[in-house]
Amino acid sequence: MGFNKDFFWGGALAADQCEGAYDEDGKGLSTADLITSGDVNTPRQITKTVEPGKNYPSHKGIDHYHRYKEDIALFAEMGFKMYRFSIDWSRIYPNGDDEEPNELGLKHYDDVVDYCLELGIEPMITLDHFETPIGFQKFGSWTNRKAVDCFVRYARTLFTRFRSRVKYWLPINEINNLVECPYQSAALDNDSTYEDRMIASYHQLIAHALTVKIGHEIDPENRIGNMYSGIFAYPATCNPSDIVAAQEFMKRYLFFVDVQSRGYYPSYKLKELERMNIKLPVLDGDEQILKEGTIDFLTYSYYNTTVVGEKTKDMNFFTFDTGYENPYLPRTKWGWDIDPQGLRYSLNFLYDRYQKPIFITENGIADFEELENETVHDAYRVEYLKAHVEEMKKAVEIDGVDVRGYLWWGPIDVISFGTGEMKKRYGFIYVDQDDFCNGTGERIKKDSFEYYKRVIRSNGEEL
Ligand code: BGP
Repeated sequence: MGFNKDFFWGGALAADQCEGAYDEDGKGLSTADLITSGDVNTPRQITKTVEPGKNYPSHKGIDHYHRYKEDIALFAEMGFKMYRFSIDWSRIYPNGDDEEPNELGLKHYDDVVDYCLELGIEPMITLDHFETPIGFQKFGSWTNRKAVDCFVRYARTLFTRFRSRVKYWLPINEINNLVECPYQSAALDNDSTYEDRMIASYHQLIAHALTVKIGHEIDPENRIGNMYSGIFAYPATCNPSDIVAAQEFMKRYLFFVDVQSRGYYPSYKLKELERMNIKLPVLDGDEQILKEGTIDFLTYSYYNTTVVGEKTKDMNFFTFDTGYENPYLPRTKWGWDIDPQGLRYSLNFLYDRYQKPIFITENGIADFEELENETVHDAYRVEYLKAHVEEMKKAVEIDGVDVRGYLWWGPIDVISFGTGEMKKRYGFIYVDQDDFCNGTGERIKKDSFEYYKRVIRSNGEEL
């Protein structure tokens, strides 16, 4: 009973949200480097160049680029079995389409990987976590097939470099975010057309499949998964129109996982494209590429569920505001419904649909926090973690879902992806700095640090 003895407990970060050092060691600019900070009421701004006087939080991050040893040592102290991090693509191919990789960039990640292995932590690498080199824009980014070649070259470089040291790979973070966040996901304008987004998605799915194939060829031990931004919609009422609306809403994002798992576009997506007169730029051999490049395991981020009904089914999910409130669930200050049972529901949903081993590659809760007696008493985080692990356990023990790992998002406080704030804190470890990345940068253990350590030590038995 319980979790497998080699269950992967751990945490996840993304380079642009923690590394800083945005112009060091030959790094080029990525999309993340041109987004200012905002907050729950103020959207982040995207600028064409780095504008003086504006706050770009990726530039300093939490200085993980220089302090990674200290941070990973703290993860090891909590007992992490796995650390998921992204390689910043713009450190390796600064312009995206360079012929040769940047050796200094590769060297940095050599050190990070070796340090994880030295501490007994299995690395899981995301190849692209919203870090497209900005140079991609000069050729139309992912709307151009050239993007596929560039991505595959990058993937090949990493698979070769880290052969036999890294086994777990996720090519593209939250690939379905491309529908609502084309800039962050694919360096496309946020006012790009739906057609452009569908073409860019097609190229990303081809690149994804080729990456899986090449990864297996370079090292048959490689295990390559997708990464889905877990969107799970409950119907607003039991009115059949709301049920169908919620189902359609889900399909809008799930089609990515359908392609990645099954190796072909689902009929509902093909019908939609046909109705909208959108022609995908299919080349000879693509069908085969998709078929041969299906994933070994499935991963997703899970933070919340949402409510969808007939009246608002076409709303942008990314705002997390579909126009309905769930009267049964509390919400965070950023409007995300807290729903531990939804985790069990989502695990069952995805396992039934795809029958693949699953990793939860992000889960967590954030709030504003202040130091009190030189620590943070984050009982609410302990409660959230406990409730989610309990539900995950039910999915394993009662439902028989094949869950292989659980990774907390932001085990150390980092910059928020959505708002660019530092004060939206997820960590078990507090970082002493403000939204402008000013402060001592000191790392301080919160109360939840000891709790997660106990959860890991007992393999999820002591909750
Ligand atoms: C996911 C992203 C992460 C992360 C997380 C939390 O969508 O993959 O990068 O940041 O969400 O979101 P936020 O930082 O906006 O709270």
